Amino acid sequence: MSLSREFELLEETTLEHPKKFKVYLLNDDYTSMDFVVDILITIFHKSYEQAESVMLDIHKTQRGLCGVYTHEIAETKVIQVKKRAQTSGFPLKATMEEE
Ligand code: TYC
Repeated sequence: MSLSREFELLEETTLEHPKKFKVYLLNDDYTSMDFVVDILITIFHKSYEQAESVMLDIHKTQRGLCGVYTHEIAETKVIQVKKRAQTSGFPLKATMEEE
């Protein structure tokens, strides 16, 4: 296959399947459960019931999936969590990893 055809194929794949990134919240001993539920509702658009369930899952297993997004949106969510946590004085952290 020619190099230019290889680039064409690569471009098509990239355009049709932009990489997706999983965003996780991590457990810690200090962030309040209510604050995590609020973050899940306001940043990750969960219902109250979903937010409570994800928060408890994180509390028990040390991390929990909050959503899957394009790189830019995932990065924005991680930054939003960091800012809200800093403002509220909690050590809550979010991470992202390629799907
Ligand atoms: N472990 C925290 C507590 O007992 C609650 C918590 C849940 C913290 C989820 C962070 O991502 C988190 N207060």
